[in-house]
Amino acid sequence: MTAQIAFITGATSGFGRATARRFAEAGWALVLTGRRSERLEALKAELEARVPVHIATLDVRDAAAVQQVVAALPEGFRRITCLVNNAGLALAPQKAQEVDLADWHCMIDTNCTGLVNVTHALINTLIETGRGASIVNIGSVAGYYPYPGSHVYGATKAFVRQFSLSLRCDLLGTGVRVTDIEPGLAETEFTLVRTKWNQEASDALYRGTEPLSAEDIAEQVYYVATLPAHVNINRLEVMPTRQAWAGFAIDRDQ
Ligand code: NDP
Ligand code: 8X3
Repeated sequence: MTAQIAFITGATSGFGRATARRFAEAGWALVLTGRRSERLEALKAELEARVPVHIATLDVRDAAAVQQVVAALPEGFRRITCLVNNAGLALAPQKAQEVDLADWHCMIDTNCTGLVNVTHALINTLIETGRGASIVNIGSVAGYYPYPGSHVYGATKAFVRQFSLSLRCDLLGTGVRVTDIEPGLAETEFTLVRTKWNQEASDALYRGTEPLSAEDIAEQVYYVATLPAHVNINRLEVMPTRQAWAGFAIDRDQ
């Protein structure tokens, strides 16, 4: 049987790391990327007894570096079956009018430009793999439902959703599938990053409820990537049972 190979961005934490473990459980070879090399080394050490693992330190915002990593994939890691575009972040939970412009740029550069960089570098490889190959993009409920403080983060994830749907049109006939997985509240390092490593704020968000776990999302990624080749999940919106919408906010005279 031809080896199945997953290329995962943002494999050093949260969804990406859990997804690497899920694919390893099923015997897939792995290309794991992220900026924190020591975490990639640790994950490789954990998984390589079970499956072949290639790691590459990579900032997805750097288009040239992305191309280099793809060009330098060793034999045995080239015929990618599934690209998991997971690397991403939210910054600046405060109101739009209080945000540093650099934080907006960083979200656009990572969540939009970075995802496009990796997709562009691997799209022809995936087409060569053909039937059964997939691109799994990690969007967010924030790309669909606005809330205070979602501003550019939500807009980047709306981009991910629309880019995913648009790719489906162009890839029609190639056998390559595209899915946008759109999670709601999930406990990872996401809120630590968003609050610039404020542990108390992160703990407060998840306290007293039952958020999704990284493993819940990894299971969804694995599910969409291993469905029969003729099945394409376009969008998969997943929320914790204990999360819903707050309704419209109305500004009233005092
Ligand atoms: P984590 O912060 O735990 O993981 C984020 C991952 O993205 C890390 O591995 C990080 O690696 C990587 N990353 C960030 N910036 C870059 C970059 N410039 N280049 C390469 N890798 C980068 O958060 P999650 O696992 O929760 O987030 C994963 C994805 O899921 C993100 O796209 C996020 O927007 C999305 N999401 C998260 C939700 C949540 O509630 N947790 C809900 C919905 C969507 P490193 O720092 O080592 O580079
Ligand atoms: C992360 C989920 O609800 O914090 O994308 O926007 S949320």
